[in-house]
Amino acid sequence: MTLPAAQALCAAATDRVAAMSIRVGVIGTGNIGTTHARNLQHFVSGAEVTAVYDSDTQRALDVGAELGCAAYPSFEAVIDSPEIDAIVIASPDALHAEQAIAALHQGKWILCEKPLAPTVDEAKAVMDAEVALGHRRIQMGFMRRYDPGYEQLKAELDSGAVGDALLLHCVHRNPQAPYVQDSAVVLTNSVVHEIDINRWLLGEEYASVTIVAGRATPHVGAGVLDPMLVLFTTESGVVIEVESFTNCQYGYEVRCEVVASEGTLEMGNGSFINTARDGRRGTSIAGIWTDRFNDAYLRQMQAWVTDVTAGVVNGPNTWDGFAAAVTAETAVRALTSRMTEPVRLPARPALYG
Ligand code: ISE
Repeated sequence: MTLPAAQALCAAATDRVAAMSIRVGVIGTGNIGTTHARNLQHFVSGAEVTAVYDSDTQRALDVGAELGCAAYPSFEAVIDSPEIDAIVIASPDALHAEQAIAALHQGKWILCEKPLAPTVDEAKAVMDAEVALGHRRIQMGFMRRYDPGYEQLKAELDSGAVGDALLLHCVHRNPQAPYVQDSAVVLTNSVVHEIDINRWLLGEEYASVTIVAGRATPHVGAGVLDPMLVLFTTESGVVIEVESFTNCQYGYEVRCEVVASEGTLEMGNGSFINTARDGRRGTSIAGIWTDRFNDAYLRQMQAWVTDVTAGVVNGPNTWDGFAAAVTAETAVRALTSRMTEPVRLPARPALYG
């Protein structure tokens, strides 16, 4: 499709969504795609799921039957459909770029799960396509920005109450991640959350990445670095230490402590109740990220639908996805070199100014 044709489609889609509830197609009905589809259909106002697609046809049919929407035979059918205004991309990471570009060309609004793409070249191709279109159409699924804990952390930090951030200690543990028995994928798929949230918290880009890893858990294969420490420095010199442990066995945990010049801020695991019973006191631990970040996913989706209805993208955008891809790819380089690798970002296009 030519650029003017895509721009005309964009304008038509903007007029339509302003008038009524937006019609969403969900590509990928695995764990997170199904969570998004259910949130849209049952809890978010201003949107309805029109169609779903998954390469596992039965899974798509099941989700379609559950939600009362169609299961389309291909992702192209979803993207090309005139019955659909907006697309949620929740497919395997390697397909995000191709699907996002196709959806841009059809004038759709897009919520793209992280990462924008596993490589910088693919992420850049998406950004170039959006810049050529001249409109922001993509919101990145960096849902931690909608988590009440992270929101509070940012508000406290921005208030200046604890002074200047100096160090961040971050923990990101998954009970099991058999699908990421590859340390490079852990960086682009999982640690990418810390890459985004910490640049958002601090409001600055990264300067360098270093990987430190030693003895691995017996639950992974040879050569997999699990746990590993990913050490970042930022442009202003803040040091960030991220413990990534994708097979910790006991539960799902995400924590962040900010050490600042006048105090510290600590964000726990998102559980607010301490229960005492039968001679024991304790808090529960989430089993998986969709439990821990349930509120964040829902709030992210409502914010996206509200923004799309108004014809804007206010959430994390394609530049954020691209900056995260550059940083993650630098971390992958550091994995092999075991050296401190500099993060080099090109100039930010004016569209994302
Ligand atoms: C997964 O895709 C997520 O988004 C989770 O938040 C993260 O903890 C997990 O490691 C990823 O694989």
